[in-house]
Amino acid sequence: MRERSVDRATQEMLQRAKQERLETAWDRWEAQQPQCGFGQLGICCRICNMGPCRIDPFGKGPQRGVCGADADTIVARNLARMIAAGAAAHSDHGRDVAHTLLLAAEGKGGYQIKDPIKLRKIAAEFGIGPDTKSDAEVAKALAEKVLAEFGQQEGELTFAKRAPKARQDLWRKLNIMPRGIDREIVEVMHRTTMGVDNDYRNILLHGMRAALADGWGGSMIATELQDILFRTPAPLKAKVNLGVLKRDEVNVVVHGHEPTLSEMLVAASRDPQLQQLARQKGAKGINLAGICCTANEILMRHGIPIAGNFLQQEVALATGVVDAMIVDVQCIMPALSSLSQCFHTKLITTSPKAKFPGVEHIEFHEERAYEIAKEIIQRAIENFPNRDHQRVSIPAHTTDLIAGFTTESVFRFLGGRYRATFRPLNDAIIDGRLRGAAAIVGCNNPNITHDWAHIEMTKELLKNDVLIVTTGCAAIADAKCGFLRPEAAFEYAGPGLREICEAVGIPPVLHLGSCVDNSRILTTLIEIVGEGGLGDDFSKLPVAGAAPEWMSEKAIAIGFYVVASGVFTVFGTPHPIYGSRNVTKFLTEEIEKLVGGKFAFEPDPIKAAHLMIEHIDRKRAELKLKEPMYTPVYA
Ligand code: NFS
Ligand code: SF4
Repeated sequence: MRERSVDRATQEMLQRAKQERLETAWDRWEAQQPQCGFGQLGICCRICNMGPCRIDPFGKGPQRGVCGADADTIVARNLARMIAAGAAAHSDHGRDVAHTLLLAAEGKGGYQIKDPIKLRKIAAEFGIGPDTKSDAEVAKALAEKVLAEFGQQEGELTFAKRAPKARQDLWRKLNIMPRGIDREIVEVMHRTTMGVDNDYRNILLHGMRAALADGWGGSMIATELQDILFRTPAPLKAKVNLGVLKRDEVNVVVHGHEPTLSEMLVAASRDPQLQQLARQKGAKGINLAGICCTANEILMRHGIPIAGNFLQQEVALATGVVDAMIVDVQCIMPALSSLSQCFHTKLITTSPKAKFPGVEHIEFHEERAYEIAKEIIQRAIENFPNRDHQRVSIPAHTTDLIAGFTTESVFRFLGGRYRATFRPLNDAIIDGRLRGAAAIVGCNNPNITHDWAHIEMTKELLKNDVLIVTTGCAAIADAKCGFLRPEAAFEYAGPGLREICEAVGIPPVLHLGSCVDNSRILTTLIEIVGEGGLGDDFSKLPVAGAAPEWMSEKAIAIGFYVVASGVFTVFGTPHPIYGSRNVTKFLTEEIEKLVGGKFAFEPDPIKAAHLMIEHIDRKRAELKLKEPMYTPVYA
């Protein structure tokens, strides 16, 4: 049987879960085998009540649904709806942040403008002039303009105009320049309902427009406005893995996505009164730790430790030391509810959008944010005496890391103190010390050994002088393995990359934040193109992207905006499209001619890394750059 995880802490906890007969996602994944082939191939349609219909993949049975839709249409429609769902999730997050900015401007909820410089910069992009006086006035005007882009009917998204001119022109020519964020998502739902669009290319091109509305809309809005509200991250040290949970402190684990909540929990956990209460209850203090992307958010800005990534949410609970697990939205397994009942752990839901039957709900309202955060922390403290110390088991594994890189801070670091510029990065690529750059992002999935694909792909790329940026659960996997320490350059990087990391003092893998912060990858690419010498569009750059352990619809949305921005992207397990040869060919070959990027699907992380390296080398050749200084090496 395949190993479940390569992470030692997780392995230990899975052992324990087995002894105590606690069920995890891996068990449920096994119980689901064999998974539905129609679903995997994307050829099941439940869109109308003449169905459900399915296409026979062997060509012997029906090749059309009752309405006459064929495999191409059904596959494309299903995939487009996945994009819409992913884009909706990121964009709703962005919307909430915009709403919070408005509250901050009105002095409500205890939120402040922590990065007024960025506020002014972004406001200028939205046409808010420097004559507007106070930060509060600017923030109000900006929040209103941003909120209007969700419901905008015509025109173009403001941030899409950050892309290189050639890219914008291409989007306009293909008619995929996003108009309004909600509009593109709604239009996916309309086009894919019974009896509308049945040209798979047309469906997927619009899918790209919705994805672009995510990457250059909802996600970018989330990142930029979060920086304004909670400050732009800067490099800092922290720790990761289950060993960050503490025996003698109140452990509050925050899991989900939106920093509007987790930022307030950070503040509340430092409240002297609550600290005092924790001591009264016999704890040495309050220990906040995170899981999934909300963890990345408060790691980036406060150095709060990360307990684990997506597949560690259950094993974190099974340590028996979590006094409260606070969740908001996205990537939260419904299984947490029954599992928490096996321990003293209080699971608390906070979003009106995500309730669990029978689970305590303390609704979070940005207007009363601090008050509610304090109430939540207090609930955790009061639960501390209920902990059964006999049942505590914390795996003694933690790893040090450096996080907090952004387009702005990479800029500063690569430029050194005197030259704030991307020049050294571009020069290193041009002269061949660096082969190129790659992004490794996305989730965990029990269908691939936990963390394994992230780690193997990272090693292979580093060895071949490819600088890596990472976000989301991939970043947490790489952090646990030690790639986010500057020393990792000596241990894993090829000679060219090592030289650069040493000169600049950065780790060879740069943590850019949560999944909405994939927008930082886009803004970094803008800087690289702008710096010059590597072509006038993203599609010319020697870069590639990957989501080796993806599971969420959000990963599909991200993949599509990255590809539609001109970047070659490899997914581990395939999208559910293999039931249509045409759609597969379109996404893995033909679209490159349209948008300059395309998809590949390769579950073997070493092979996937080499697809990326070959692509990078091809781009280098097209740019007529020197041969990379070091020849490719294979694992
Ligand atoms: Ni991204 Fe983050 Fe993790 Fe995947 Fe889920 S937490 S938003 S979707 S699982 S990387
Ligand atoms: Fe079947 Fe067509 Fe209805 Fe889908 S839309 S369920 S293929 S009849």
